Amino acid sequence: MLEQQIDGVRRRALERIQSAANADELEAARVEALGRKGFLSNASKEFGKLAPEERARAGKLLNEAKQAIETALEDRRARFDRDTLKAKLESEWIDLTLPAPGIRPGSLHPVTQVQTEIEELFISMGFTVLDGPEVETEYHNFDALNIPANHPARDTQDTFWLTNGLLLRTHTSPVQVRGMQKLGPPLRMIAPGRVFRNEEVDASHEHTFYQLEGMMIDRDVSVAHLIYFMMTLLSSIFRREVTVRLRPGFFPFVEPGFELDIQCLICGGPGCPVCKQSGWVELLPCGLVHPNVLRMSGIDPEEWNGFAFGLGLTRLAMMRYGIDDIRLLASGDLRFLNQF
Ligand code: FA5
Repeated sequence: MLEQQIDGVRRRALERIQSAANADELEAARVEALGRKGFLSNASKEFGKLAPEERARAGKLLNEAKQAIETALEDRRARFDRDTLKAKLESEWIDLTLPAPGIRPGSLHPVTQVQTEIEELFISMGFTVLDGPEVETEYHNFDALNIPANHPARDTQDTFWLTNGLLLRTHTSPVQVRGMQKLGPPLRMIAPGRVFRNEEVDASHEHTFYQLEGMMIDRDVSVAHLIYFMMTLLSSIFRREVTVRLRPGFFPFVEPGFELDIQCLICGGPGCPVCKQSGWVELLPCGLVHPNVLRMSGIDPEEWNGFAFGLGLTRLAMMRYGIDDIRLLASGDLRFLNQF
């Protein structure tokens, strides 16, 4: 009787172990077969009722059944562990042979790229690169450039005024004044930088944009020198023939003064919003330094003279790269910036 019972318990336990679908079911099968209140434990309680020779046989059977169940439990547990590991490996698998996504470095802003090229060009021609403050004094931005208070030329550069006579510089020309005062003649300098104007924004006008100032002071500097340097600058940047026109321009700090315009490279001449339908873009005003400006910075105009120019750096970048709206440049839009 007991032998049959042990045999039955063994068979049932092995079946349950085999059919356990997860660790919980397996544990339930273990408790049912081997637990303190389990089948085998109950069976062993029957031992006392047996004759000694039957007891030995039943004991052997019981041990064998226990061992078989423990082995089956271990096998099943090992299979669960293997299955879990396999699933984990499959879900976390990484193909090490795939090509790496690659480094995506940022790029320099188009205005910075053009600025760097111009700096390198002028450094190669003996010019120094100077920097000046964006918050300027009225004296450096206007007075020292021969633009006294109430001069109508102040109206052409709508100014963001700060307190105490300070302002956001409207052009890079105050760096001319600082350069002359600091370095004295002879002088070859350029000064790229950000400038600010309180004016309406459109496709070719920003309130915040970049200019690049240039100045050369020496003995016997002429308009021919000025034109030579302007043409060298433009042909170096565009690396192709561009059509320019030189016309008289009025700036109180130069005499004579010129406007150097470039034929619009966005539309090629017929007219568009960037050139305001005129076919020409104001790019490079320039002239010979006014004697008053030299004098105010302590330079004797009888001995020295020079030229100066104020390149519209942001507009130059627009012409160079065919950008048809100045507002894109400060938009921070990566779809735009990634093109450079
Ligand atoms: C000046 O600022 C003078 N200081 C330039 C100068 C220097 C003349 C030395 C003579 C000698 P103007 O206001 O024209 O000039 O500005 C110079 C250039 O800056 C313009 O030709 C144009 O290319 C650019 N510019 C002017 N206003 C804007 C604007 N709102 N947005 C973008 N570019 C502008």
